[in-house]
Formats: sequence, C-alpha cells, structure tokens
Amino acid sequence: MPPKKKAAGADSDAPLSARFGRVKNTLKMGLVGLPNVGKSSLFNLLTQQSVAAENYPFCTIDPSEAKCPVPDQRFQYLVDLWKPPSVVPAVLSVWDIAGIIKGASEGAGLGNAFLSHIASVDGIFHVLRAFEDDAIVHVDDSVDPIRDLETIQSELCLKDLQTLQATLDAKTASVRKEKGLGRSAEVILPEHFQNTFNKVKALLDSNTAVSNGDFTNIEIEIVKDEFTLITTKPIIYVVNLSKRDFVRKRNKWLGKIGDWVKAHGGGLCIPFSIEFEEELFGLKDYPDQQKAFLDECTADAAAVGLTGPQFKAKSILPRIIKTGYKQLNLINFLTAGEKEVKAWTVFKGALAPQAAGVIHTDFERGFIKAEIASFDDFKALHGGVASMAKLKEAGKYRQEGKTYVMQDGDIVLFQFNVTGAKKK
Ligand SMILES: Nc1nc2c(ncn2[C@@H]2O[C@H](COP(=O)(O)OP(=O)(O)OP(=O)(O)O)[C@@H](O)[C@H]2O)c(=O)[nH]1
Ligand SMILES: [Mg+2]
Repeated sequence: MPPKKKAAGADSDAPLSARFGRVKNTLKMGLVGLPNVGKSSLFNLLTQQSVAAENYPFCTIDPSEAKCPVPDQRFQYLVDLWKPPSVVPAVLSVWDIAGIIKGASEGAGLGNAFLSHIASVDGIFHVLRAFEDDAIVHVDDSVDPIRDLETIQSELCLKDLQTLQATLDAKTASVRKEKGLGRSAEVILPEHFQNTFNKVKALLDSNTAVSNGDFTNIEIEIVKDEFTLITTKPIIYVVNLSKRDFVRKRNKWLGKIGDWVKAHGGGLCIPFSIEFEEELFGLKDYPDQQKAFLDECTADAAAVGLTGPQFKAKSILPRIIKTGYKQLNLINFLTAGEKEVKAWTVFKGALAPQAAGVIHTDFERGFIKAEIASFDDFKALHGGVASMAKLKEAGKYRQEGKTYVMQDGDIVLFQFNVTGAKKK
C-alpha cells in the first residue's frame, strides 16, 4: 500500500496526540475524572466566563455542553479599535461528563454510556482531586490522585482493548467474506492492519495510552480510519487544589502527579482551585472586593516568602480554555469591519480556501484569493485607524492564493466569485 498523503493539519510542532485528531474546526473537550472531583463545578465556572461582547449569544448548549469564549488579546484589540455592533469571539466547546469509577469499562456506574461520551469528544480535561475535605466523599474513601490516575487510565485502556477486539473481529469477518473463506479457515489480515493492531494492543496491555506510541504515518492513518480509540485523545490534567494550596502553588501531590504524567507519555498539568475560583466569581459584581480578595491571596503567599509574578493570585480559567483550544490543534483567524469583528476557528495547517469555507461553503467553492495582514503588522502599522490603508501603503496587506497555509491571528478578507460555481 503506498503511503497516504500526510494529513492536512499535521505538522511538526503540533501536540503529539494531534496526530490522531480529526481535522475539523468544531472540536470538543470533555471533562473526565472520578465522581466528586469538581468536574461539574469547573464546567459551571467555565460557562460563566464572559467576554466583552454584549450581544454575543453566550450559551450552554444543553446542560452538559458549554461554548466557552477563548480569551484572545488580538481579537480584543480589533474589537476596541473597530467598536462594531457585532462581536463574536472564537469558542471552545466543553462537555461535562459523568464521573467514571473502577469497573466502568465493564458497565459499572454509568459505565458504557459515559465511555461513549468520552469517545465522542476530541480531547480530555482530566480533572484530579487533590483537595482534602471530609464533607466531600471520595468514591474510594481517601484523597489519592495517583491511585485515581491509575483507575481512570486503566478503565480507558480496558475500554480501548474491548473496542480493539471488536474491530479485529469485524475486520476478520469482512476479510473472510471477501475471500469466501470457511469458518474454520485461517484468515490472514492485511499486513499493515495486523502490525498496527499488534502495536496498539501491546500499548494497551501495558496500560499505556495509544497516543504515546511510536507509529509510522501509515499506522496513524489506520488507527484514525479503522480504530476508534479513547486513549489517542490529547489529555490536559487539571488538578483541583484547596484555595490555600493554589495560592501557594504547593500541594504534596503536585510533584507526584507531574512524575506520573511524565512516566505516562507526558502532558500538560494545570493546578487550579474550584474553591478559589468560586469565591472570586462570587464577587464579580463587586470589583473592589474582588481586587481585595486577590490582594489578600497574594499577601498570603508573600507571608510565607512566596513572591514574584507566579504568586500573584489570578483566575486560571482563561488559561484552561486557551490550553484546550491549543491542544486540539486549533488556531483562529480574524475578520474585522464596521459591522462585525469575529474570530473564526480552523485547524492548524488549513489552507486559505478551507478557511474561507468556514465562513461560507460558497467562499470555498468560489475562492479567488485572500487578502491578509498579520496581526503584528496590523498593530504596528495601522496608525490608530480602523482600516488596512496604511498596511497597503507599506506593502503589508498581502494577496494570497489557494495554497496559502493560514497563520494564527491572520486578519483576512476573502475574495470569491460564486456565479460560475455549482449551487448546493
Ligand atoms: N472543598 C471543596 N469542595 C469542592 C471542590 N471542588 C468541588 N467541590 C465539591 O465537591 C462536590 C462535587 O463536585 P462536582 O463538581 O459536582 O463533582 P463532579 O466531578 O462533577 O462529580 P460527578 O458528576 O459525580 O462525577 C460539590 O459539593 C462541590 O462543591 C474544592 O475545590 N473544594
Ligand atoms: Mg458532575
């Protein structure tokens, strides 16, 4: 079999797990973890994130899906300059998923229903409990995030092993039928399929996420096309600390969690605190009190000798959203005008016509060219005016064709012609 074309969007500085990702601009992150670790609390806080956009129809799609505006200074800069009546930020879709427990892969708890929810998301926020509170029951009695990591990891691997076996059985049956073989005849599967299967099985048997495996491009395509696995998805570990530990960036589990993550293929770890975020959010209508609260937290760290920018107390939620967006290998481009400033999401590596297609399918079909300014050039040259005139003068307003690879933060105007194009 000849090697398949490299998937659009694949590039060297993409997150490793993005190799297996879908190349789409409507990707979802799911909140995964044991019961009572703070997933729904985090979800609720994320749904309440606001943007400077009065008319943006911020919504919780249903009780378990939120579209969170992705904080972006470049977008905000254009909004402040154009001051248009309509303002639409990029959004990250986040799903709240019910807690997983030991035995879920065998159907315990919400079992398979919940695992199918995880299968439908593109990336995972793995929420870990590192806060102590006797009033909040831990499903396994004590707080031990390493044990919890092991529980979740092994349930996900077990589920993938089941899926893998089902895929093998289906493939065997289809080859048997295709070749007209009898029930007892030995079936030889295509070599690449069999090799990929063996590699994936070895990883899962040793309780290792498939995203950590070493695969050739052909094998990656097989995993993507033929196996639908959970452990190929990118994971961001978010560690729920008490307010005190969060403010001091200290908790006896953080180092151990970091070591575990490193030993299991690596990944991003973001310490946060529901307790801190809820208290901060509760003061949102009282900016003075909110500031006093933050100052008090910063002073608490300073009192034990912890000073510097990393100990200045602030909400971590914007970082969680931004990191999720990035892990899904998404970037945005911007359109700006008198009527609207909008951030559009595309996958990294998207070509100009594909980006145009995100705005409207006609734009992709009838694509002629894209007029593009990079955000940095715009900021340096616009001279306080909400227009591209100065950039044109400076030769920084570029015309790009069909093969142009979109860059994060491009400010774009698409030229298209649909008269000759087929109607949908
Ligand atoms: N003390 C303390 N309590 C917390 C913290 N985070 C969450 N809780 C409490 O823990 C309980 C469970 O939190 P949820 O956010 O509903 O937990 P969950 O992970 O969604 O749980 P399931 O949906 O059952 O899987 C709630 O009573 C929260 O208020 C925290 O940081 N500190
Ligand atoms: Mg919940």
